[in-house]
Amino acid sequence: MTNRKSSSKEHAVDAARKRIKSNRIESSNIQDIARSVVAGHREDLAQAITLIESELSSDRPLAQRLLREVKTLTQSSEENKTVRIGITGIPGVGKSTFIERMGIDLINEGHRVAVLAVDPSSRRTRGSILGDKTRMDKLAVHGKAFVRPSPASDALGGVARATMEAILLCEAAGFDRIIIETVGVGQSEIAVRDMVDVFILLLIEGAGDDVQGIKRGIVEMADLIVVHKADGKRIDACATTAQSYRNALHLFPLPEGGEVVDVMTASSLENIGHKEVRTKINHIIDAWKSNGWWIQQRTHQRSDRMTSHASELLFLKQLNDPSSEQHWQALKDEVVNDTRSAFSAAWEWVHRGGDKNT
Ligand SMILES: Nc1nc2c(ncn2[C@@H]2O[C@H](COP(=O)(O)OP(=O)(O)OP(=O)(O)O)[C@@H](O)[C@H]2O)c(=O)[nH]1
Ligand SMILES: [Mg+2]
Repeated sequence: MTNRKSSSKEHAVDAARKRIKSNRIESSNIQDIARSVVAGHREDLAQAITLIESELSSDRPLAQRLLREVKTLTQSSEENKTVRIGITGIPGVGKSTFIERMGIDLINEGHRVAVLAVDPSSRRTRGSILGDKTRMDKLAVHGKAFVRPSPASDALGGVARATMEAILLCEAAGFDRIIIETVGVGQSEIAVRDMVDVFILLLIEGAGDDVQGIKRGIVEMADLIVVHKADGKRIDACATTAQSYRNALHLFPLPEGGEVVDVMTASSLENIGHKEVRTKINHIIDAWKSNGWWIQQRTHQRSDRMTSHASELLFLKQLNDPSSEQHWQALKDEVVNDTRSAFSAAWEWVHRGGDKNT
């Protein structure tokens, strides 16, 4: 009975895939694509992510329908089984190498791993995560992994939205460990912090925050700090750096989740410290699940995202009206010329800009 059920389900998914092939993403086959994504077909997952990454406004309603279909096909309890991990650190600290190691280890523990990137610099380098600099050779071709470069976009907001939606699609496709790589030099890690459960900062030995090029505030956002490349001659220096960060962190207030931020050392090339890092992550997750922070954090993240999307959409909606756009430009000139304050200009635009009769 179960066999017959599952074979008829497979049959339906196969038929759906054929229909998708003959007619790529159209509003008529959104349900088919959603079904195929949920059945774990990577090609269709990639196709679905391409749709949600599209910046064509005509693709947005389609993308939203796809996300809604996928949501109705997956149970909300699935969400609790997935873990979203953010990895940040300056260029060259070894994030991709670290993720490759961690990804392979997680797969060996029975997980399916998706790796996504939020890398504003990839616009210049055209997707460094998969370019010639890639350190994820094994993961990129592994059957239980899915590696996706950063979407190309001029606006971090667009990249962040697409990445968050890609996380949801990957989870729906059965990937239960989602790792996001981001470069620790700008706003992107704040965006990533708001979309992951556990945020890990990789450091190199020696230098202080400023020398490492780490923006103030990033250390405070981390749930776990790893002094990376702790191998060869660097082992002692890494231990010293870890200790000085531990001392400094004592001065910080306890994070909301109630877990003290640990500073560990690891080498991805020598595979040192990775098991300890995974054990620590599991400990953090267990602690948060039992004290309620796990759910609370995800709930806050969802509701904050709705607020920020709504304000952006309202802004764009009002700007789309030609008379409102003219009004915007006129006010903007005044602000640029310093003849009006920014707040007063924004106030006038919001209160009059939408009304064509004024
Ligand atoms: N000694 C040592 N070198 C490492 C380790 N991990 C990475 N590296 C080296 O560090 C360099 C940068 O590694 P990546 O993984 O590309 O670093 P990244 O932080 O992802 O770099 P970007 O994506 O450019 O920001 C490479 O030459 C790696 O071989 C490590 O554990 N030990
Ligand atoms: Mg990298």
